[in-house]
Amino acid sequence: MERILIIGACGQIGVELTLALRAKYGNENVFAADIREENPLLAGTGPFAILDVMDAEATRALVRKEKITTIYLLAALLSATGEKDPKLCWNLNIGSLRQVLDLGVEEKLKIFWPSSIAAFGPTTPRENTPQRTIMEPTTMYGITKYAGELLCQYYKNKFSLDVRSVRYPGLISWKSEPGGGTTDYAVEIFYGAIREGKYTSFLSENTFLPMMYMDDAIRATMQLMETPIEKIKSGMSYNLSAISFSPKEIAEAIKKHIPSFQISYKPDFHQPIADSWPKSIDDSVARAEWGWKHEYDLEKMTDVMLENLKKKLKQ
Ligand code: AKB
Repeated sequence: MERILIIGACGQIGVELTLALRAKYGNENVFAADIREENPLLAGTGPFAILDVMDAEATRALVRKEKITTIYLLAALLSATGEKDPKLCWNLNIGSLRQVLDLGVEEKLKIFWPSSIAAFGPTTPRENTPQRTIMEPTTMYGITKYAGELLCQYYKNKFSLDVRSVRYPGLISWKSEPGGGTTDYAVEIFYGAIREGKYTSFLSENTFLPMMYMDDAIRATMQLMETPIEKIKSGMSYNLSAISFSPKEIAEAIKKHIPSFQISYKPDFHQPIADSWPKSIDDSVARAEWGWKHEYDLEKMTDVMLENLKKKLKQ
């Protein structure tokens, strides 16, 4: 029987992934852990523990006590916060991965670890970025993602560890909020539109970035983890793609619902980070190897975001 541990369960991806895995594998079989207190959306839905992933002993003890078979390691510092504290970003992102990979070998676990479009850099082809290409990230977050991919590949080859990974684009969700990323503007813009009818973007109007609605990201993650091992050919993380848009384009999509919505632009330190990333991603390898297919385009995503956020914010 599958016994799952999600580390970093109270973050943007963690909350929704925990709920989706609990619905599929049973509440009692999906253990949520985070250094933060339990997210209210998780309260009462299954087991939770406060856990510092850097504490290898505590993590090992939890895995043994709960007879865990699979770990989703989601604890990380993202691109914008990573630039503010690069040392912490390296120590947390790589330190936690290394420990979980070692634990995976010791306890024969299956592991999921997220990479990102941030693993690419300014020398990468920016349109339809291929699965295999130049990777020279220039942010510390991106460096941890590229190094992390190589580390996962090493453990897979050297120790036959079953570790799987995708390169998430910017993720858009209404249930749980993102924090510390460069693509966060694409969530903040909906809060601005509903609460104030306006939003100031920290990226310039024509900055295109790869993005995805959270339901697609959760489906992709679960689909990859359920795929028979023989079909997983890539040692590195899989490119994953759905939508690519700019602040101007998402503002236009929102204006179709809220015609008075106003956007202004004040690019800040996030801009060079976004400029170093791809504009769109070629994910044909994931589509061919394990049948990945996105469901949400810009219009559909805008509809669900506005509908659900209006209810959540009671407006
Ligand atoms: C970020 O903006 O840092 C993240 C990412 C693209 O990995 N959302």
